[in-house]
Amino acid sequence: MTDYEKTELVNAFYQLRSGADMITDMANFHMDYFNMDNIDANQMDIHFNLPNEQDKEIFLVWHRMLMFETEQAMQAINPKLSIPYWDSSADRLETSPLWEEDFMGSFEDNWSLNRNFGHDGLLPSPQSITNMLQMSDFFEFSNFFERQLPHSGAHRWVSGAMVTSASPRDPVFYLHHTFVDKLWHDWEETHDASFYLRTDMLRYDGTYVFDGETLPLVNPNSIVDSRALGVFYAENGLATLDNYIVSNTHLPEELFYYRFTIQAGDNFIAAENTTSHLQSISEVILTPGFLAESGSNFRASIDAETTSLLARNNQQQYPREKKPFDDVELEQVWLWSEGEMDAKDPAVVMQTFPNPFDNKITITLNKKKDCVVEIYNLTGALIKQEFFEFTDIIEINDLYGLAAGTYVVKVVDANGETLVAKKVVKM
Ligand SMILES: [Cu+2]
Repeated sequence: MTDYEKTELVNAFYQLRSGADMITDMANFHMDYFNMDNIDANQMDIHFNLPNEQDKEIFLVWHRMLMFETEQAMQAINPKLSIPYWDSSADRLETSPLWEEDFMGSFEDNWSLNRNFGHDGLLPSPQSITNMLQMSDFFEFSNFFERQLPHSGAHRWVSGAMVTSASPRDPVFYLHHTFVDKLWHDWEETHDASFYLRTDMLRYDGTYVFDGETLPLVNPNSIVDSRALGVFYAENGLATLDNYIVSNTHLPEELFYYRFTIQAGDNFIAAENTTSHLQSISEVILTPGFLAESGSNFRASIDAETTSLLARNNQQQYPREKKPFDDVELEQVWLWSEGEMDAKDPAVVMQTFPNPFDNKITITLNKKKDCVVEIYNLTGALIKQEFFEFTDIIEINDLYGLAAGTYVVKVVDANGETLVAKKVVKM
């Protein structure tokens, strides 16, 4: 990224945390509706609805709107801003420029984020992302994406605020979720259109008011293509703008600003009575399929000004104020993912009856010992704890009280060692 982009983006985050404090509003919203199955199974949730609650699912699309809301607020500060994506499968080191003091590092102390790189998990490998993009069923893809390293890995690897339900407190949350959004877009390019069973969404239901403005009503199915929001992800130094009709729905002038080469064509249409501007630091190329209709106000230009602009703007740099979040001891919620929880010893077996279970879980250990059985929900909250003395068969019977849903059952021995941890589904 250019120094200009870094400075302006960091400024924008500080600015969004002042006044009405959009960052805290988003973090609180994300926390309040994270996953409420344990309290009220009918409550809408942002996270962990799949695989068994397809009718409630909004994970990818909800975060897409949250990124759009954030980016719109940033563009009100500086129209040239957009949220860059952090490719956590490639940019993997804690010594990366990403974490330096002039960029994401700026917020660590000032906002008391308590990052602890690598502490709670791994980043995804490029191969795991390639594999994920081969998945064909949308709900399976979305469920895998949410729970496995391509999404949850970055939350866990960064740790601190990022591993809690208040993760939008950490600005890197936005750089991570634009990457998640880009991967969803990549998946869309090679598969049938994603679809949602819902036609409504939390926060974007036409009633939520932030800072005196009512947020729009958004049907999830209307934005399964990121172009619907005028969003195009650049890759390998190139931003390809295609299959888009400028409409000025969101802004009176649509500015497509990239430091990369912009290539617009293949049904990119600047429609009559609209105003749009393609601006690049390096190059703008118009290819066949590009059309500026008569009566449109269209410009393409090279921005040679930003470097000098930065020098001029230095004195109006937004203050890097210390504004810690005071309740930093939030629950960790990104700790579980499938495929990493099983018994270390094959003689340790956990069975559920029936499966998904109704009332009974049986655990057979390799030998008699004292142990504790803990049941967690998928947000990592401890639901139930039972102690067992010197036994190799554990039966947990009284599970009628648990709400339907997915849980993690863990058996810990007297030395604190986990003997088995397994995801189970209560019907
Ligand atoms: Cu989230």
